[in-house]
Amino acid sequence: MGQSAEQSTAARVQTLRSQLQAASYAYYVLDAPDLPDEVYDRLYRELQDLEAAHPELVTPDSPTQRVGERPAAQFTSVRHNIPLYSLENAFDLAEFRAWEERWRRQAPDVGAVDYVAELKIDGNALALTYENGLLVRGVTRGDGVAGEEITQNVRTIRSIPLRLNTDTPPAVVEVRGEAFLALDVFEQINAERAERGEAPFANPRNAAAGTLRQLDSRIVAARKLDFFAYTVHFHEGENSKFKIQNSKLSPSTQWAALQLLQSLGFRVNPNRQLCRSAADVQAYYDEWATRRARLSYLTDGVVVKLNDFALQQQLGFTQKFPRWAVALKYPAEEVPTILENVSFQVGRTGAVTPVAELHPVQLAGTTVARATLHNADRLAELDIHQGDTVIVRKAGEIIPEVVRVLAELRPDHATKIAMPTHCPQCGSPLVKPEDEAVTRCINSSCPAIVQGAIIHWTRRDALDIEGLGEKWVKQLVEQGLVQSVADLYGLSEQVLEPLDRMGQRLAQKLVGAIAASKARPWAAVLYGLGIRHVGTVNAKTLAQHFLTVEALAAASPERIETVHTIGPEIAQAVAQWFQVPANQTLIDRLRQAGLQLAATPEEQAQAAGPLAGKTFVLTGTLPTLTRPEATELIEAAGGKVTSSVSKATDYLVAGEKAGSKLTKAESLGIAILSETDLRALIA
Ligand code: 3BA
Repeated sequence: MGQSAEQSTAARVQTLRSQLQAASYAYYVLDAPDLPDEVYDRLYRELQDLEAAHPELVTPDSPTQRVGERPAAQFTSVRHNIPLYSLENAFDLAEFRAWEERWRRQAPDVGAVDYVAELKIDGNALALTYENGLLVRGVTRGDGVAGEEITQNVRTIRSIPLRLNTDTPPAVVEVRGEAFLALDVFEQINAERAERGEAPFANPRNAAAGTLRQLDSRIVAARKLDFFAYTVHFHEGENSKFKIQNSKLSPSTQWAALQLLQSLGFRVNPNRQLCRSAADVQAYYDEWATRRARLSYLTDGVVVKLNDFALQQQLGFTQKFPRWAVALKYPAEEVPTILENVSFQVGRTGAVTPVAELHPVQLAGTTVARATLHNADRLAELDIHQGDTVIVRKAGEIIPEVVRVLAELRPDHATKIAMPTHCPQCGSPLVKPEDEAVTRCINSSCPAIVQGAIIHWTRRDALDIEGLGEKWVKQLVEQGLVQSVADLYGLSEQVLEPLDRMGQRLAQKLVGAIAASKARPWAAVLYGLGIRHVGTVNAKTLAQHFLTVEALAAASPERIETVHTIGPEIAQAVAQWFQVPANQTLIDRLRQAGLQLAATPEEQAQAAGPLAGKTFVLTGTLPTLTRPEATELIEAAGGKVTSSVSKATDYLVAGEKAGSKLTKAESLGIAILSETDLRALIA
């Protein structure tokens, strides 16, 4: 991939784009990455630099155009060329059979048919228009007749191609499918909202809808929406009617259409099935009733479609639905149980969460004894009383929640449950700002907050203090031995030993683990401080840009915000944290205790290199480099070379006659590089 002198910039830009597009396709659509992240990043940055130097070469399908644009004032409403119909629901197999009988009455001569069964993704339908192969428009379903134009946001979705993967694109093609958020992304978004004191999204579908309607597409880009495609319409002529074209691209069945969508570069749900009979449909529905719980996204049923497009056309549509498709829904996972009590948990940030203590019930395969009541507003809205019969819901991996109260079953004289006015842990008055959903304890020495802060401090990504678990932290805080993380560094064996069930050996181990944490890098310490919005990634970024705590503490929010990926909210939170006198004292005490509050000279040099922090192993004979030469090259770029392959190895550089190291690296899933790949990484 070396850049030859005669290759023009324009040609290089083209090459980079096709390489990046191919890599994205492998990653997002085929789920089979074929390029190490670092190589991708390097190619991406090269493209970014070339485009910055030659703005005239930027095209709308460039992979760099996915990052989002400045806020739009509002979205415009767009009429759909053909409406997005709804799906008729069937809630069990009997209703499915009734649906089948109905369409057969419409087409009495039809014999055996094939159905396509697809999982029904619980997301938001989108219509995407491509002109001459280029994505030109993305529109929400809206009411099915008109939706909102959200093209900028759609561009940020990595599994949506900006250009169709075909040399002969039709003039106009419209692709429809479901945009959704994976469960882990959803949980992360809600955790972040909770930290900011915002009300959580009720479910991934609402979160996806909220994200798609974000006016600032840079926020959308950060939220990692995903998309499964399921229909394709070709467009002919001027009169805006969509028709299935008579071209080689044109499929005649839904099964072939899904295949086509995949080859055009879309992510298509792999769990589809061609069913030869209603019995096959039933087997598919039954199979996924349990399997769907293990998927990384939510599904709420199965969509069954007649496979043959000619038959679809013959049956047509009712006012609302296609007659050739039906949604076979799964029952909602909700069960009633008795509310035994409500407890109020105080988190690390002081947020007070009401938690329902329930009579245990079976729900979606697990026993549920606790469910969240979210916040004060929710509690008031539910009007919950002691002993109430409540409905709890659990969708996928989401924390169970109380969704409803059956007030008619309430015991007489039951007392209403209200948010406490004072912290259940320290007794200080709670505060709830008008515009926030969260009720907080703002006493920074509240034992719950101190405990939470210490537990966070000990985490592996932070100060990595092994053995200092919750029960010890609780005792230390309750007995007043520790009031801040800095106090940990004054603990001696003599002080620890008398704790309940501690003993001398354990005390010795803990003191050792605490002392060892002083060697943890500056980025880990910064993360450990538990500043709002500063997770491991932001902490690393900040630590790389501000090489000392003094530099960071002195920086204005405006200065912090100039760091790539650090937004205004994060910058504000960091700057504010360092303004608080108690936090300044904490930093002083940590400095005195000998913690790393600056990058080491080694880290500084390495942080500058492109292979910073990466560990390499060499094997086999490389085409042009000797072992010592390759080692020198890697080390000069900030990387480290070790002799044997382990989980800690980031890359194996393999040449001719590579032996057992290659086998081992493959079995551990370690990225394998050729000499060319290595040079590309460093270039
Ligand atoms: N297939 C949703 N509609 C779907 C094309 C028809 C259809 C869906 C589907 C109408 C899913 C209604 C909104 C709409 C495009 C209209 C699916 C899913 N097929 N697999 C039969 O996974 N949620 N939704 N979308 N046109």
